[in-house]
Amino acid sequence: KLELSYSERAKLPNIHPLASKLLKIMEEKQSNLCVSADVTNSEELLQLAESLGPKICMLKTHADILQDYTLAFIQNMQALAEKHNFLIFEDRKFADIGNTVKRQYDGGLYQISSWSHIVNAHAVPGPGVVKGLSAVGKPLGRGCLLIAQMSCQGTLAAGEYTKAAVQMAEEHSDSVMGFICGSKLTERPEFIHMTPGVQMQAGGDLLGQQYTTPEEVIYSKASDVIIVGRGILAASDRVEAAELYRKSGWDAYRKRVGQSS
Ligand code: UP6
Repeated sequence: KLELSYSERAKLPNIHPLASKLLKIMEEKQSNLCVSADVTNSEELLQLAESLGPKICMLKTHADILQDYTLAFIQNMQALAEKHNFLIFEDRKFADIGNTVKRQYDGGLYQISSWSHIVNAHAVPGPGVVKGLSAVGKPLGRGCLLIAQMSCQGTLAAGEYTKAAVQMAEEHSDSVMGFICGSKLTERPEFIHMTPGVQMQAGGDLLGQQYTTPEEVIYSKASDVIIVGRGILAASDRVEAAELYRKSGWDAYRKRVGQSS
Protein backbone atom coordinates (compact mmCIF):
# COMPACT_ATOMS: atom_id res chain seq x y z
CA LYS A 1 0.00 0.00 0.00
CA LEU A 2 1.37 3.35 -1.04
CA GLU A 3 1.67 6.29 1.25
CA LEU A 4 -0.11 9.60 0.84
CA SER A 5 1.85 12.24 -1.01
CA TYR A 6 2.91 15.47 0.69
CA SER A 7 0.15 17.37 -1.15
CA GLU A 8 -2.51 14.83 -0.19
CA ARG A 9 -1.46 15.12 3.44
CA ALA A 10 -1.61 18.92 3.20
CA LYS A 11 -5.37 18.60 2.59
CA LEU A 12 -6.16 16.37 5.59
CA PRO A 13 -9.05 17.87 7.58
CA ASN A 14 -7.36 17.61 10.98
CA ILE A 15 -3.89 18.82 9.98
CA HIS A 16 -2.12 21.68 11.79
CA PRO A 17 -2.30 24.77 9.51
CA LEU A 18 1.47 25.21 9.53
CA ALA A 19 2.08 21.52 8.73
CA SER A 20 -0.28 21.96 5.80
CA LYS A 21 1.60 25.04 4.66
CA LEU A 22 4.94 23.23 4.95
CA LEU A 23 3.74 20.24 2.93
CA LYS A 24 2.47 22.57 0.19
CA ILE A 25 5.83 24.36 0.07
CA MET A 26 7.62 21.00 -0.11
CA GLU A 27 5.52 19.84 -3.05
CA GLU A 28 5.78 23.18 -4.83
CA LYS A 29 9.55 23.51 -4.46
CA GLN A 30 10.19 19.76 -4.73
CA SER A 31 12.22 20.00 -1.58
CA ASN A 32 12.20 18.16 1.72
CA LEU A 33 15.45 19.85 2.69
CA CYS A 34 15.80 21.95 5.85
CA VAL A 35 19.17 23.65 6.07
CA SER A 36 20.61 24.00 9.55
CA ALA A 37 22.27 27.40 9.17
CA ASP A 38 24.62 27.12 12.15
CA VAL A 39 26.82 30.15 11.49
CA THR A 40 27.92 32.84 13.94
CA ASN A 41 27.60 35.93 11.77
CA SER A 42 24.21 37.39 10.84
CA GLU A 43 25.42 38.70 7.47
CA GLU A 44 26.55 35.20 6.53
CA LEU A 45 23.20 33.82 7.68
CA LEU A 46 21.36 36.26 5.42
CA GLN A 47 23.62 35.30 2.51
CA LEU A 48 22.83 31.64 3.13
CA ALA A 49 19.10 32.36 3.22
CA GLU A 50 19.35 34.29 -0.05
CA SER A 51 21.45 31.74 -1.93
CA LEU A 52 19.93 28.51 -0.58
CA GLY A 53 16.38 29.89 -0.19
CA PRO A 54 15.12 28.53 -3.56
CA LYS A 55 16.25 24.98 -2.68
CA ILE A 56 14.83 24.58 0.81
CA CYS A 57 11.45 24.17 2.49
CA MET A 58 12.75 25.39 5.83
CA LEU A 59 15.72 27.15 7.39
CA LYS A 60 16.73 26.13 10.89
CA THR A 61 18.47 28.63 13.15
CA HIS A 62 20.23 28.68 16.51
CA ALA A 63 19.79 32.39 17.28
CA ASP A 64 21.96 32.03 20.39
CA ILE A 65 24.98 31.03 18.29
CA LEU A 66 24.99 34.41 16.55
CA GLN A 67 27.46 36.93 17.89
CA ASP A 68 25.62 39.93 16.39
CA TYR A 69 21.91 39.15 16.71
CA THR A 70 19.57 42.13 16.34
CA LEU A 71 15.84 42.40 15.70
CA ALA A 72 16.66 44.37 12.53
CA PHE A 73 18.63 41.43 11.18
CA ILE A 74 15.81 39.03 11.95
CA GLN A 75 13.39 41.24 10.01
CA ASN A 76 15.64 40.85 6.95
CA MET A 77 15.53 37.13 7.56
CA GLN A 78 11.73 37.16 7.60
CA ALA A 79 11.71 39.09 4.33
CA LEU A 80 13.92 36.42 2.72
CA ALA A 81 11.63 33.69 4.01
CA GLU A 82 8.72 35.45 2.29
CA LYS A 83 10.70 36.03 -0.90
CA HIS A 84 11.88 32.44 -1.27
CA ASN A 85 8.86 30.78 0.35
CA PHE A 86 10.45 28.82 3.19
CA LEU A 87 9.60 28.52 6.89
CA ILE A 88 11.91 29.54 9.73
CA PHE A 89 12.55 27.05 12.53
CA GLU A 90 14.39 28.27 15.62
CA ASP A 91 15.93 25.14 17.13
CA ARG A 92 15.55 26.40 20.70
CA LYS A 93 14.80 23.01 22.29
CA PHE A 94 12.68 24.42 25.12
CA ALA A 95 12.73 22.22 28.20
CA ASP A 96 11.28 24.02 31.24
CA ILE A 97 7.97 24.43 33.05
CA GLY A 98 5.13 25.97 31.05
CA ASN A 99 5.33 29.40 32.66
CA THR A 100 9.06 29.74 32.00
CA VAL A 101 9.04 28.53 28.38
CA LYS A 102 6.21 30.94 27.69
CA ARG A 103 8.44 33.82 28.75
CA GLN A 104 11.52 32.44 26.96
CA TYR A 105 9.52 32.05 23.75
CA ASP A 106 7.92 35.48 23.85
CA GLY A 107 10.53 37.67 25.50
CA GLY A 108 14.19 38.12 26.24
CA LEU A 109 16.75 39.22 23.69
CA TYR A 110 15.48 37.03 20.87
CA GLN A 111 11.68 37.40 20.94
CA ILE A 112 11.51 34.10 19.07
CA SER A 113 7.72 33.99 18.74
CA SER A 114 7.75 37.22 16.72
CA TRP A 115 9.73 35.69 13.83
CA SER A 116 10.08 31.91 14.01
CA HIS A 117 7.27 29.92 12.39
CA ILE A 118 8.29 26.76 14.19
CA VAL A 119 10.05 25.90 17.44
CA ASN A 120 10.76 22.63 19.20
CA ALA A 121 10.65 21.30 22.73
CA HIS A 122 11.94 18.41 24.74
CA ALA A 123 9.19 16.19 26.10
CA VAL A 124 10.90 15.79 29.48
CA PRO A 125 8.84 18.43 31.37
CA GLY A 126 5.57 16.75 30.30
CA PRO A 127 2.55 18.49 28.71
CA GLY A 128 3.19 21.82 30.51
CA VAL A 129 5.95 22.71 28.06
CA VAL A 130 3.57 22.30 25.11
CA LYS A 131 0.83 24.28 26.87
CA GLY A 132 3.24 27.12 27.69
CA LEU A 133 4.48 27.36 24.10
CA SER A 134 0.94 27.08 22.78
CA ALA A 135 -0.25 29.98 24.95
CA VAL A 136 2.15 32.23 23.03
CA GLY A 137 2.32 30.49 19.66
CA LYS A 138 -1.25 29.53 18.89
CA PRO A 139 -2.67 33.07 18.57
CA LEU A 140 0.25 33.84 16.22
CA GLY A 141 -0.32 30.72 14.08
CA ARG A 142 2.98 29.16 15.13
CA GLY A 143 3.79 25.46 15.32
CA CYS A 144 5.79 23.24 17.64
CA LEU A 145 7.77 20.03 17.14
CA LEU A 146 8.41 17.59 19.97
CA ILE A 147 11.87 16.03 20.23
CA ALA A 148 11.03 12.34 20.39
CA GLN A 149 14.47 11.03 19.42
CA MET A 150 17.95 12.52 19.01
CA SER A 151 20.69 11.76 16.52
CA CYS A 152 23.55 11.64 19.00
CA GLN A 153 25.23 8.64 20.54
CA GLY A 154 23.89 7.52 23.92
CA THR A 155 20.76 9.69 23.80
CA LEU A 156 18.19 9.00 26.51
CA ALA A 157 15.39 9.97 24.11
CA ALA A 158 14.64 6.40 23.10
CA GLY A 159 12.31 3.48 23.85
CA GLU A 160 9.55 4.32 26.32
CA TYR A 161 10.53 8.00 26.33
CA THR A 162 9.96 8.20 22.58
CA LYS A 163 6.58 6.49 22.90
CA ALA A 164 5.51 8.89 25.63
CA ALA A 165 6.58 11.86 23.51
CA VAL A 166 4.50 10.59 20.59
CA GLN A 167 1.49 10.17 22.85
CA MET A 168 1.99 13.69 24.19
CA ALA A 169 2.01 15.05 20.64
CA GLU A 170 -1.13 13.12 19.70
CA GLU A 171 -2.91 14.53 22.72
CA HIS A 172 -1.92 18.11 21.76
CA SER A 173 -2.21 18.01 17.99
CA ASP A 174 -3.67 21.53 17.92
CA SER A 175 -0.21 22.90 18.73
CA VAL A 176 2.23 20.05 18.05
CA MET A 177 2.66 19.61 14.29
CA GLY A 178 5.31 16.90 14.33
CA PHE A 179 8.55 15.46 15.64
CA ILE A 180 12.28 15.65 15.65
CA CYS A 181 13.11 11.97 15.25
CA GLY A 182 15.18 9.39 13.42
CA SER A 183 12.32 7.61 11.72
CA LYS A 184 8.54 7.73 11.26
CA LEU A 185 6.91 7.27 14.68
CA THR A 186 3.17 7.46 14.11
CA GLU A 187 0.78 6.28 11.42
CA ARG A 188 -1.17 9.54 11.71
CA PRO A 189 -0.26 11.26 8.42
CA GLU A 190 -0.95 14.78 9.70
CA PHE A 191 2.28 14.73 11.73
CA ILE A 192 5.56 15.88 10.14
CA HIS A 193 8.72 13.89 10.88
CA MET A 194 11.98 15.84 10.70
CA THR A 195 15.39 14.18 10.98
CA PRO A 196 18.78 15.73 11.82
CA GLY A 197 22.12 13.94 11.61
CA VAL A 198 22.13 13.72 7.81
CA GLN A 199 25.11 13.61 5.46
CA MET A 200 25.83 11.96 2.12
CA GLN A 201 27.97 9.42 3.89
CA ALA A 202 27.15 7.66 7.14
CA GLY A 203 29.55 8.49 9.98
CA GLY A 204 29.76 11.02 12.77
CA ASP A 205 31.72 13.83 14.42
CA LEU A 206 34.04 13.86 17.42
CA LEU A 207 31.28 14.87 19.85
CA GLY A 208 28.82 12.03 19.34
CA GLN A 209 26.82 13.22 16.33
CA GLN A 210 25.80 10.30 14.08
CA TYR A 211 24.99 10.64 10.38
CA THR A 212 22.60 8.78 8.12
CA THR A 213 22.07 9.39 4.38
CA PRO A 214 19.07 11.21 2.83
CA GLU A 215 17.99 7.99 1.09
CA GLU A 216 18.05 6.03 4.35
CA VAL A 217 16.17 8.75 6.28
CA ILE A 218 13.43 9.46 3.73
CA TYR A 219 13.02 6.08 2.02
CA SER A 220 13.98 3.46 4.61
CA LYS A 221 13.02 5.33 7.80
CA ALA A 222 10.02 7.08 6.20
CA SER A 223 10.78 10.48 7.71
CA ASP A 224 9.57 13.59 5.86
CA VAL A 225 12.27 16.25 6.12
CA ILE A 226 16.07 16.00 6.21
CA ILE A 227 17.91 18.55 8.35
CA VAL A 228 21.42 19.19 7.04
CA GLY A 229 24.05 21.43 8.62
CA ARG A 230 27.75 20.75 8.07
CA GLY A 231 27.06 18.50 5.08
CA ILE A 232 26.22 21.75 3.27
CA LEU A 233 28.02 24.40 5.33
CA ALA A 234 31.44 22.72 5.07
CA ALA A 235 31.19 22.23 1.29
CA SER A 236 33.31 24.47 -0.95
CA ASP A 237 30.18 25.25 -2.99
CA ARG A 238 27.20 25.43 -0.62
CA VAL A 239 24.60 25.98 -3.34
CA GLU A 240 25.80 22.96 -5.27
CA ALA A 241 25.84 20.86 -2.07
CA ALA A 242 22.31 22.00 -1.16
CA GLU A 243 21.12 20.96 -4.62
CA LEU A 244 22.66 17.51 -4.15
CA TYR A 245 20.85 17.08 -0.82
CA ARG A 246 17.59 18.45 -2.24
CA LYS A 247 17.69 16.05 -5.15
CA SER A 248 18.69 13.08 -3.03
CA GLY A 249 15.92 13.75 -0.49
CA TRP A 250 13.36 14.35 -3.22
CA ASP A 251 14.26 11.23 -5.20
CA ALA A 252 13.99 9.15 -2.02
CA TYR A 253 10.54 10.64 -1.34
CA ARG A 254 9.35 9.89 -4.89
CA LYS A 255 10.54 6.34 -4.51
CA ARG A 256 8.69 6.04 -1.20
CA VAL A 257 5.34 7.23 -2.53
CA GLY A 258 5.80 5.27 -5.75
CA GLN A 259 6.22 8.22 -8.10
CA SER A 260 9.69 7.37 -9.33
CA SER A 261 10.09 6.23 -12.91
N1 UP6 B 1 20.23 18.53 16.06
C1 UP6 B 1 20.93 17.35 15.89
N2 UP6 B 1 20.43 16.20 16.48
C2 UP6 B 1 19.31 16.21 17.21
C3 UP6 B 1 18.64 17.42 17.36
N3 UP6 B 1 19.11 18.54 16.79
O1 UP6 B 1 21.98 17.29 15.23
O2 UP6 B 1 18.89 15.16 17.71
C4 UP6 B 1 20.66 19.81 15.45
C5 UP6 B 1 21.99 20.34 15.90
C6 UP6 B 1 22.53 21.03 14.65
C7 UP6 B 1 21.91 20.26 13.52
O3 UP6 B 1 21.82 21.25 16.97
O4 UP6 B 1 22.03 22.37 14.59
O5 UP6 B 1 20.75 19.63 14.03
C8 UP6 B 1 22.81 19.20 12.90
O6 UP6 B 1 23.96 19.78 12.35
P1 UP6 B 1 25.02 18.94 11.49
O7 UP6 B 1 24.29 18.47 10.25
O8 UP6 B 1 26.08 19.95 11.18
O9 UP6 B 1 25.52 17.82 12.33
